[in-house]
Amino acid sequence: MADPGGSQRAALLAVASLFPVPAGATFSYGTAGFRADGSTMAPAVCRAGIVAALRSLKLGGAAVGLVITASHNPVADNGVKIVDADGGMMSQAWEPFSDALANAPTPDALLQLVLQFAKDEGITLGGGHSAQVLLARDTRPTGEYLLHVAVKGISTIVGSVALDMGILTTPQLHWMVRNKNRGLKASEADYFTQIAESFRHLLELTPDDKGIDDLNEKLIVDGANGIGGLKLEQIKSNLARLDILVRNSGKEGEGILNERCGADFVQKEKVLPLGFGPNDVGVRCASFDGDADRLVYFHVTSPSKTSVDLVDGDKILSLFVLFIREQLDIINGEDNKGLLPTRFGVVQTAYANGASTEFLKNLGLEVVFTSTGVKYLHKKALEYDIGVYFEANGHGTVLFNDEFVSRLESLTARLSEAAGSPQHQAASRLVAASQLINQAVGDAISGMLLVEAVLQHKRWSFQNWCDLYTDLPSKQLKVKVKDRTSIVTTDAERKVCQPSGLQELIDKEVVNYSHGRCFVRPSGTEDVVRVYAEASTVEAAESLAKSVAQHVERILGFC
Ligand code: G16
Repeated sequence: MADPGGSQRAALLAVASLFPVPAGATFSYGTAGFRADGSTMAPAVCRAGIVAALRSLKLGGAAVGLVITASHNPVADNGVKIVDADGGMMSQAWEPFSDALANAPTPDALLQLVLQFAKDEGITLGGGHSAQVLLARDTRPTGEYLLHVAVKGISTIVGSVALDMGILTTPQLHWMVRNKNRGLKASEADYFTQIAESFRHLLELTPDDKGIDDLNEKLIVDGANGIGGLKLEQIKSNLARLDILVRNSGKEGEGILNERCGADFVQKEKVLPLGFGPNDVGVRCASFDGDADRLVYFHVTSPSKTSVDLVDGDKILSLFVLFIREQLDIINGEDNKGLLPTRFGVVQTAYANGASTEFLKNLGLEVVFTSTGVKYLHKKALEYDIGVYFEANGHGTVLFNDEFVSRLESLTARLSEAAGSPQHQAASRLVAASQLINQAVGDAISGMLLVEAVLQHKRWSFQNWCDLYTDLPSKQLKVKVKDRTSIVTTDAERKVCQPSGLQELIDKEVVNYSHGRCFVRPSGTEDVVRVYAEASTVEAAESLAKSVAQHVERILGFC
């Protein structure tokens, strides 16, 4: 092991003393980083800063990202996510070390963990490369302080550089890290330019373009009172053919982050977010979550109701799949043997509505399942030339493999002599889509623009989109228990293996319901067990969820 030197050791010991882990606290990296009440997060954030700097060193000094956000959680919570050098989530192989470091009980324990880990990973401390970490935060009140704490953690690794990119959406930071490491333009202005230009380009490729009517241009966006609304306000005047009105925009006095608004609220409760009402009947509405990495759409059904027609991540995925398939069929023919044979795959989780999976399978598509968490879906989607993944909660994107994009661009160049031919147009649409949709992570803003472009391409109303298939009624419940981690699942979280007996009880309940399906899993972002149930009627789905929640409470101990 290279001797990290006295100053390196002293810096690690000093920062660990400055941000000790309180007795009884345990941090776990979870579904998407560390999360808890913002006032308790400093030790975990500081240590995440150390991890991020080490990760950069491990990757030869490539930029990695660190974002201070708790996404869909209430405003008092906060958290930290680490972005890997490819722009995706931090390698899962580093999670055990991150957990150990976040929970290191004493300064000396922290020092020893870092030294041992650096040795095991072949990381040279205090020499060779310097680490580079890009930081951002969302709008939470504890964000500024926690970002400052993260910088302290990063700075313990001698020679590291921490670059504060400001208040950003989580997907913007992922995009910046990815671009920076690819030697591409990576500022916020570059991000806005890229999505506005590729959106305009995609619209220009709309077949028999006759423009759209006023109603279809109108889009109302619920910004969850978070950063996504603020960013959309910044860019909306540059977006062709869209008349966007932002509500819950995050501006002073508009409302509280994620409180009765935002994608998580709308998707789970299936009711109008604050600020929406009878005057919005018939207008297309979209909802972002607090850090704008999730997107759902909805319609106000009638002036007298607060319920909504919801278009969740499953239907966004289905819309994208239809669009991409249409272009691939034009290029390749339906037997996929034409100019650019393509491996096209779809990734979902157990939360995907059964009707969506059946719809996709009926299209002849390969549908695979992973555990909840973008980190799992993204990895799986990378196995295809084009991989589309979405969680029902609206978190997802379309990944175009680099080598495939090169082949696609060559094909487009080759076909340019026949510019305007259906094949040239289809290939150009795919190139534009690959530039519009965020290749690093799910992104509510760029995802929304791809939705809008596809709806215009298909000349579809919101209702046409809704009618693609009928969701099976579903219900989600949260159960507070003594220790949610005592639930262990298997089969992409569709079955419980511990505590023993629970799965048998779930099975016994499910057989009583037509189209019944139910699973339970510990949340990785909140201290709850989640229960999901699906059945042929709303009442049946609610009753199934409730019965299973009672079993969970009884076996795990209600809290
Ligand atoms: C995070 C993850 C998502 C996951 C969600 C809920 O979302 O990025 O992939 O679906 O948490 O996870 P859990 O059910 O484990 O609480 P976000 O938008 O909160 O970062």
